[in-house]
Amino acid sequence: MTLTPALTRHLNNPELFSDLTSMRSLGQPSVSRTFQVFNPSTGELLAELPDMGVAETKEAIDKAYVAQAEWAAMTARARSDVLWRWHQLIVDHTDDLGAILTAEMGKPLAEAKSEVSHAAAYLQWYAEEANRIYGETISAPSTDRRMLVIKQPIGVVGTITPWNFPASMVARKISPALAAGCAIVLKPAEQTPLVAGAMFALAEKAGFPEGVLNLVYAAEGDAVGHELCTNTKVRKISFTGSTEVGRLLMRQCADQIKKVSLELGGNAPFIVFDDADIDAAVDGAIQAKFRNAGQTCVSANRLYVQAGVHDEFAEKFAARVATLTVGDGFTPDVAIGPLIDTRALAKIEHHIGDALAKGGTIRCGGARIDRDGTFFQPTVLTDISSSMRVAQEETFGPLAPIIRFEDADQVVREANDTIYGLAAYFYASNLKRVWRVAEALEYGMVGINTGRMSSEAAPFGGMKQSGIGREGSRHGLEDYLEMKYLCMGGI
Ligand code: TXE
Repeated sequence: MTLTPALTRHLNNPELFSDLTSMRSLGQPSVSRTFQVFNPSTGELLAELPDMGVAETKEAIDKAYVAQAEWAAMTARARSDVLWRWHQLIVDHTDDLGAILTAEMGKPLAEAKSEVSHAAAYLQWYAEEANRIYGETISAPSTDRRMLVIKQPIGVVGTITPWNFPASMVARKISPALAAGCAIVLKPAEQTPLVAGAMFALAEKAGFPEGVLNLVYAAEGDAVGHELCTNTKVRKISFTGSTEVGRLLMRQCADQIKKVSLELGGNAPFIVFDDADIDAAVDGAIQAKFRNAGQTCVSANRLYVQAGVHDEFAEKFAARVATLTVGDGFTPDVAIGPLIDTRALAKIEHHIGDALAKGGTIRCGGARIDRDGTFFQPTVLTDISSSMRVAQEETFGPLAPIIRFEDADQVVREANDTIYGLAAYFYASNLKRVWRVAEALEYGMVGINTGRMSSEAAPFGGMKQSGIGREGSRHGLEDYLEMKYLCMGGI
């Protein structure tokens, strides 16, 4: 497999990533089937990769199983050192990794590089955290006993990542797992496998023992996913993607009671109360809604604005949205890239059509952009009611529906009236309201007077059908550790 000039022309060190399947940790794939990766801005072919299946997944799992024992037997300091080296290599190659990400996913280059830095921050965090895995001693209820809890790595972890954050999702899952002493089999999203391949090429340079990190490329997730869920050597699945696939994986893991971490869809409310700083709320809404063209699980999906400030907010917000530049992520100053594929375009059109049929009004945008690539105008809708699809489903695109509300208690009830519980945002200044609303929102993460809150230092994850487990912070490490109770008698 080689990368095409449509990709290599953007790279400073194309030779470093020239053959993403030659890695020791990956082995030489025996499959002859291939699949292609395209740039969603231009439709250009970027690379052709081996389409691996059950046999290659089994092989990767076997290698990981053997390597995990060796990796876990190393000192925490030694594991931390390798993670640090990987972190530094990723920092050193931010420009190239960012370019690969922009080419395969479409997001603006500045956003792509910021994602790579965010990915590196997870490696840094967990390189440090690797040295801080503690057990505990318990005061025994009888004098001749000693009772302890130790923490041990869970074993081989199967990870499946999505296309919307193809670098940071990889880092967020595998850096705590590696710090804990686990070995990895990763299947990246078929639309965006190249940056994962490039990160693994750097991991090899960092000096991970052979077999600790294994990459399985595949054109579809089902066969590889099924093997990861049903192979007894895999002790845990960590998945980010749609709620539908999350449910399926959980079912497949049920027979073995395999542990799962799931980070799934969201339907984030973004509430602006009448005591909010409106300009700050507009800034926050732009960030929370339009980052990554609205293709984030924490994207502000429903904007609730209190009646007294509704018109001012809607006007200022729509005016700002109309200035956002849409285009190829490699063009300087572009704020919004393409959507990932034509399916995503169709979904946003369907949501707008449904809203208009039920009385919604377009304040700006509302249509595809007539050029090559999957581009859609950033769109603001008003006169939205709760029966519309835009208020009920995750659009996953640059569409902001504004819902007017009167009553503060009622809006919290409406905000919570969803199967999802990932992220929520609200803007307010009254301290009592801030506390009450923060406590009442049934979400794993709540942004108060901010539109951006992801951090390697904080626990990321959701309640209800948005998932299970937390990623990032010291809590993220626990998901990759088994707790073992030791009881010593006859003392
Ligand atoms: O997700 P999928 P898609 C949401 C968002 C989006 C929708 C569909 O609403 O519009 O999901 O996106 C792998 N067994 N999110 O279709 O299919 C697949 O190969 C095992 C939210 O892209 O869930 C990829 O690696 N794996 C989200 C990963 O699952 C399977 C991010 C995600 O793909 C599989 C992405 C199977 N049967 C979408 N089928 C977030 N939480 O940020 C697919 N996959």
